[in-house]
Amino acid sequence: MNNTLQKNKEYKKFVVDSRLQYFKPHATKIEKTFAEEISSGLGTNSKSIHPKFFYDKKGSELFEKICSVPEYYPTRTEISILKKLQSELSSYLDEDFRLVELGSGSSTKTRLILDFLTSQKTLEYFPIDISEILTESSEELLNDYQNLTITGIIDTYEGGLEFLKTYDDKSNLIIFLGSSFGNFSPIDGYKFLEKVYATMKPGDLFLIGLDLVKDKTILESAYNDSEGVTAKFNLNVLSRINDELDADFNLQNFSHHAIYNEKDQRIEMYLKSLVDQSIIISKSDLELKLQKDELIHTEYSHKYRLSQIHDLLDDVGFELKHTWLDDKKYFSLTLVSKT
Ligand code: AVI
Repeated sequence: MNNTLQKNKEYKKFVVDSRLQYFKPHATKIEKTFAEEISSGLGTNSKSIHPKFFYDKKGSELFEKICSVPEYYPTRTEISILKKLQSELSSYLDEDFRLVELGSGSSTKTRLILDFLTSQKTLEYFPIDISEILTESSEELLNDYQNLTITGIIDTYEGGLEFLKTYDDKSNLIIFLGSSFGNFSPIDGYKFLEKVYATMKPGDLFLIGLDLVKDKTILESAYNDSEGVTAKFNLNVLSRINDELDADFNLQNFSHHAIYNEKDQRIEMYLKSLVDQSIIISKSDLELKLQKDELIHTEYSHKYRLSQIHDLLDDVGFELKHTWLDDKKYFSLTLVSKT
């Protein structure tokens, strides 16, 4: 199979050494998209900033911190399930396959999967992440896993999947952990799953981690932690717009707001304007006017019932292999294949 995207030079290739290379779309492509998306998200009546923009270097670091605050149960719960499923997962895997991770971040959880794959002579890992944190985490992984080679793709999930589709014929185990899927709107989520399905070859596997519906107080505390790390994470997107799009947001004039919407089964996260104000975002060519108490929507984090997960995956065409849960049934990991 031809590596068309590479040949089309949509990506710049960086070869660090024989075990590490990464691909990045040309910078102008990303910059333009950011300025345009901010302009269309904030230039309307119901204002929003897409959550993918949280993850600049600082935002990714803050997210790592969220993962260890006591109230944020998803990460440690998912880790406990990953530890349990290690031995069972191997029975579904071919001898020779590549591990692909969507939204790899710091690759902490990846280690739990790599740990039981050490019997493979060589192991290829394809992290796909919008953040450059990928390059640092890859170097740490290479130090700890001698049989590993890494090809990183610094791009959106969609871009990364498109890249993978034309790469080669090797089998893939694609993992999408942390309930990141919950951050999509239902329509975008469905399209994303169709894209994953279309990328997969028969026999490829997809492992998805999803947060489950539970008591409202547990959910709301997870997104309103007492140390205020989630608040910093939410506000950081405004600093990013200041830095990259030449804007003048005063962060003191905003507060973090996160509530659980039971009907739509999702945490809704907003930035609340504390005063009447006007902000210039030069590179988006926008003067943003906000009234006191007006909300900018920044994130949905959907929660699921098991039956909904199974129906959704089934609708897209996947074949269900297994679902693993923790003892409290807070979180789920589901393995599916393409037939
Ligand atoms: C990345 N994503 C799954 C996190 C979530 O729980 O929706 C992002 C997050 N937002 C606030 N806290 C964590």
